[in-house]
Amino acid sequence: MALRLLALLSSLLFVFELASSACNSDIKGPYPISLVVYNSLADVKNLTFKTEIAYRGILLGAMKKIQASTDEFKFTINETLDYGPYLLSVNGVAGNDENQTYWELLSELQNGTIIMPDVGVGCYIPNPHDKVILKFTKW
Ligand code: B12
Ligand SMILES: *[C@@H]1O[C@H](CO)[C@@H](O)[C@H](O)[C@H]1NC(C)=O
Ligand SMILES: *[C@@H]1O[C@H](CO)[C@@H](O)[C@H](O)[C@H]1NC(C)=O
Ligand SMILES: *[C@@H]1O[C@H](CO)[C@@H](O)[C@H](O)[C@H]1NC(C)=O
Ligand SMILES: *[C@@H]1O[C@H](CO)[C@@H](O)[C@H](O)[C@H]1NC(C)=O
Repeated sequence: MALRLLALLSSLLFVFELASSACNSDIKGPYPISLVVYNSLADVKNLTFKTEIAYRGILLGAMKKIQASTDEFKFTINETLDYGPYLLSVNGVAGNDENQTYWELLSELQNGTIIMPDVGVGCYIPNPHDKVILKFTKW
């Protein structure tokens, strides 16, 4: 009898914990990232911007937020059916097929490792404190 009661109590407790974690303790706040504009084909200074991104928010949203907050960052995209937005130009500098140039998407993680995301700006979810690098380069 006592054992049964104990089992019932502990399962009730378990259900309660599940419910409370689903309700509030799982909500995570925004986190900071930075964005570097790096033209590896011209002798110009890097530009660095900082912003906050919602928990597991997408890079494109952070880029729009930065664009809205300063005149120093402007970008254009076009939309492909399969992969979403393709980054065409940053601050008036556009990639093109003739010169085999494009804006490469890289991200330097908090521990210094640089990764090349296998998705574009519309799908990449930066990690907290990522340094996202938009690098103008050749393919
Ligand atoms: C060639 C190629 C490129 C070339 C395209 C230039 C050119 N004129 O050839 C370059 C080097 C520029 C490139 C860049 C990138 N690519 Co790419 N690319 C390919 C590849 C190998 C073939 C595409 C192709 O020629 N298809 C045949 C033609 C006839 O079809 P198409 O629809 O006209 O192809 C166009 C699109 O695919 C577009 N494109 C190419 N890459 C990407 C990436 C994104 C996000 C978008 C929206 C469009 C796009 O450019 C092609 C030529 O115009 C595919 C993989 C594959 N085997 O399919 C990956 C692929 C499409 N690329 C991919 C990625 C991730 C990128 C980058 C984001 C990588 C990075 N971290 O920088 C960047 C784009 C950054 C940006 N500016 O937005 C992924 C997309 C996956 C996804 N779900 O997002 C793929 C599937 C490879 C993978 N990792 O699995 N890419
Ligand atoms: C610009 O940024 C890139 C990527 O972080 C870095 O490799 C490069 O050294 C920087 N250039 C300058 C002049 O700071
Ligand atoms: C988007 O731009 C890329 C690169 O210039 C080009 O290959 C593609 O055809 C464009 N797509 C659309 C839908 O305009
Ligand atoms: C290709 O590069 C050359 C030299 O930098 C430049 O003059 C030309 O405008 C570029 N082509 C395109 C289509 O932008
Ligand atoms: C850095 O972190 C990434 C992702 O967590 C991991 O894959 C990588 O091995 C780490 N690199 C180093 C040098 O610690």
